[in-house]
Amino acid sequence: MQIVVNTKHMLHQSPGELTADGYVPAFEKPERADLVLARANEVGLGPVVTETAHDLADILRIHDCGMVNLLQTGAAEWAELGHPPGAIPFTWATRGMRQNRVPTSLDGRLSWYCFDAGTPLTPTSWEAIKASADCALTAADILAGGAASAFALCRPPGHHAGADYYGGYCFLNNIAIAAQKLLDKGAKRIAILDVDYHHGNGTQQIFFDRADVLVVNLHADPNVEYPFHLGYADEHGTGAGEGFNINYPMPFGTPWDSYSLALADGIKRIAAYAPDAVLVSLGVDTYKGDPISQFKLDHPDYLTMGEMIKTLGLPTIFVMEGGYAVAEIGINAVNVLTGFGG
Ligand code: SP5
Ligand code: ZN
Repeated sequence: MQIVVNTKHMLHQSPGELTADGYVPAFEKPERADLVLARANEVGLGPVVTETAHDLADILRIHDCGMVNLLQTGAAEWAELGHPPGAIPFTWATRGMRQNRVPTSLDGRLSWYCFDAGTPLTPTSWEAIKASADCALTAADILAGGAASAFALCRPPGHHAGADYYGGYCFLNNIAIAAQKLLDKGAKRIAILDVDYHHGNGTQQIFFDRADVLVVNLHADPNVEYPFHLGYADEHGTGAGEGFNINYPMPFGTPWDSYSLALADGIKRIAAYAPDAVLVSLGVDTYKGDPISQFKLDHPDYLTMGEMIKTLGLPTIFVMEGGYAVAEIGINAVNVLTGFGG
């Protein structure tokens, strides 16, 4: 399968993130994408192509203009104020506060549009963010052109970014932008299968009231894991989207035998939907050695995961999301693609 790389991904380098252990080196770092590509080349996965620049209009099909503007210019405003690189918010618009007044100040807009303290924006981040969306859009073009599959090696990742908010190392929702592109090119139904360890809250929010995108999410129970406030089993969609959102929250320590039952069920639901294409949010932070996660999947399980997705027999795009065991990220991600085959 063709591998679409983001030639500008290294322009986003998080200076660090706030965790319970203090301000620590970022888990989401450039080596991640480089090592996935190195492994793909090592096993001869397929030809490598670079991202093609698309119009901002493709991004604005999904995202709020004010948020995109902050991503484009916020880091420069931050630098002008004399702060070291890494623009982040320090307060959040919680219950009881105004939900209808977007501040014009930089701190106010960061607070409004960003939902965590782990997603700093640097002066060169926008170039990488835009090119990551382009990477997914290029994969969508390849699929629309008749290919059976493609791998968008997106970085930074995307599934935590909603229509008008970002966070979780994600700025733009790459997979949602690609799904919309396929619909705009004539597809009638798209299924998104999110196997990242964390719930894809952004993807769920974007498509929650729509029937043209089925969203199936497998992830750690939000009662105990990030992003905490979305991803429960009773979130089925709303209005026209009722029944088109399916969540499989699972406990800490989940091993492949129980994970694979949820995956098989999710795949069955996708088959019943009979989509024109399947888009997979491919996070491999379900790996037993992941430094920020609590599932127990191992190398061969990712091969089986790819084989299971292949049984759908549908045009498929894999879009890179999380995975922080850097030394193993190549093996795990590429195992899914190898298991899937062409
Ligand atoms: C795309 C993606 O996978 N985003 C994940 C964002 C998770 N952010 C919360 C990280 C919490 C880190 N806790 C550190 C525990 C180390 N022992
Ligand atoms: Zn994740």
